[in-house]
Amino acid sequence: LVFETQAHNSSNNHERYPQAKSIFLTKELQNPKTFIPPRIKEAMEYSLLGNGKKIRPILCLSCASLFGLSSEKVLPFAAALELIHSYSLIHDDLPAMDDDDLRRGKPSNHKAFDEATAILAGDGLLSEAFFLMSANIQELNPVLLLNALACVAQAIGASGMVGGQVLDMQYTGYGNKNNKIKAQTDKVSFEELKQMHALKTGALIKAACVSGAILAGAKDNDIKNIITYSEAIGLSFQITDDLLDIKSSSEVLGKPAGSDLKNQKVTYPSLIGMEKSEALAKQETEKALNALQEYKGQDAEFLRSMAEYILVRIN
Ligand code: GRG
Repeated sequence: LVFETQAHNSSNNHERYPQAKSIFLTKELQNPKTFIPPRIKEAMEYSLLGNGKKIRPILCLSCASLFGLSSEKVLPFAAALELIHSYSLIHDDLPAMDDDDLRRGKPSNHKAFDEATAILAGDGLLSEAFFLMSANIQELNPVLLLNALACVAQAIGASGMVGGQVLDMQYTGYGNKNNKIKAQTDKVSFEELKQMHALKTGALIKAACVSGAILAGAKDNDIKNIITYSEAIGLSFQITDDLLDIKSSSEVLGKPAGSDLKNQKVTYPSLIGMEKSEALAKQETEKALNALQEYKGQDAEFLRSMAEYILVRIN
């Protein structure tokens, strides 16, 4: 994969961490020429190398850099977060889940390949991500790396992204057009919606920021600030996503944005309306900016501009 070289070319300065020797990867695993069957490689790269915004790796690199760890050292770990994100999108689009034919304006993975290949491409990306994160050990403090790995693993499992996806399926229904499984409830509360998104999309965004800070050896108080920042941008990211969905479908239908909220699946605008959703997204952006108040320099500036970008983004 595209980031493979960085992972394998990293210098062998692991001698600084003799305690980590027992968990070094074998020579075979480190061999960049490891054979990957072309079809799965193509399917993995199809989704990974599309025109995604790469928000999660960028956040991880910036949070690490804010606390003094160079981007070069974090690059494979940060890149792995994009592999995880790509896996989640491929699986989300499958006929058994959201059943989407398009992703980023192109056929979704199972449409471009086939369902079995798409499932395996997702699995392959997820596994490769953990390889990339752990193969990065030469460049990083191994104890911090294990902490960061635990942070990411928890964020994407049943108590994070997978759990959020399950709640989403319960709340909105799932399955292909001919065999739709209906929502288990017709009423979702604001708190339930918030929890669902905090897990489904918020958890990985938060883990991207927090893992970067952990890898850089940030202090507890700094980690707390990064948690506040990342939870706030995660929420504003989701609200903005809902608003963008409504704006783009109203353009397609030629109706004013928000005129059709009752027919939408449960979203922030369908529960609290467009105006309150916009206000909430702004309020969360303010919260994110406040959390970074004490930090100076270009990384802090960049993270502040990311919070603002997430609010005003157009895709
Ligand atoms: C299948 C376990 C599993 C989880 C899927 C993240 C997710 C959970 C589903 C994605 C569904 C979705 C479109 C959610 C809205 C918010 C979101 C994650 C949008 C896509 O993220 P961007 O905007 O995507 O960062 P790009 O295309 O820029 O990479």
